[in-house]
Amino acid sequence: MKKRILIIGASGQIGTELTARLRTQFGSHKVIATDIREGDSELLEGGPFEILDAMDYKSLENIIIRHEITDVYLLAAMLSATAEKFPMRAWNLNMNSLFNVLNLAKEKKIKKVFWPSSIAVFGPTTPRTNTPQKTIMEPSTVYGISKQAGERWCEYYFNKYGVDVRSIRYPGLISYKTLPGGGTTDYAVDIYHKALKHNEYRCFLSASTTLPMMFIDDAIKATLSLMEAPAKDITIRSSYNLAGLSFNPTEIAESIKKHIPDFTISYDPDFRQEIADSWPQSIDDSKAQEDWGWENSISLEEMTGIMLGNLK
Ligand code: AKB
Repeated sequence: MKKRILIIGASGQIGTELTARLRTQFGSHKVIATDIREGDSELLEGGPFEILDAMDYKSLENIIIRHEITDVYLLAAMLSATAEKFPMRAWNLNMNSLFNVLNLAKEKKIKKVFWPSSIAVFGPTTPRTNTPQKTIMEPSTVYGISKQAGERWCEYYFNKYGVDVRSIRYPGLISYKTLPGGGTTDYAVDIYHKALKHNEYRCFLSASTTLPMMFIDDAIKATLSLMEAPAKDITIRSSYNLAGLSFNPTEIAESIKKHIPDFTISYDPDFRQEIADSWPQSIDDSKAQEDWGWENSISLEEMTGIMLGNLK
């Protein structure tokens, strides 16, 4: 059977760019974009788009059968900062959408599933530097708890039902096509917008808060490599650690100053500081390197050039 792809949450930060890449690679009519809201014109005009609530099992099943879908990328989720405000809504969305997709795969209605996890699965008791693939995981956020539970379920569905589900623990992602929504790492996107608009940025994290981050092109490259890897090479069925960059607000501000010399940053930490303090500073991704040849390519300096160049 030929590959036909469904993206759930296609209007979001990852979905927008992943849909475009998959349409280029496999043909636009083979990639069905869905979301609970409409996305940008490129997404809507570049191929089929349908409104879909990922928690609605019947509608999801209907789209999958109607379009003869083989692969599902489930990107709909409530991120860390918003999830702290709406804990039950976050839990329901993050878990029910995953169960819907895993159960359709268990029933052999789809062949392959991609589901994103996050560095949020780690918590305050996890070793914070070069965080290993397997380590103490006691997440202290609603989002982190949902992602950790999701990882356990993915591994369970693989072991018990043979579901080919693959996952990455994304770090904070930085992109210019869409804004991220409701994350703790979002400052690293917002800072570029404010630098160009106002020459200054008030950061909601403290100056020395180092977090794992990645430019979107590398995240898309990782996602496609993982999904294309032969099943026998995938030794982790919970979720792979993935490292890219590690920097703090001072360091990203310094890289912006090389392009905008009078840019200034000030610090006014809010509730997101506690979330950031519970997460790793850097990640050991040797399993992703060994299993499917992962390598990060874009540096902080390159990313700043790309972000400022495109946002201008
Ligand atoms: C967030 O900040 O919530 C996300 C994440 C690290 O998963 N960007």
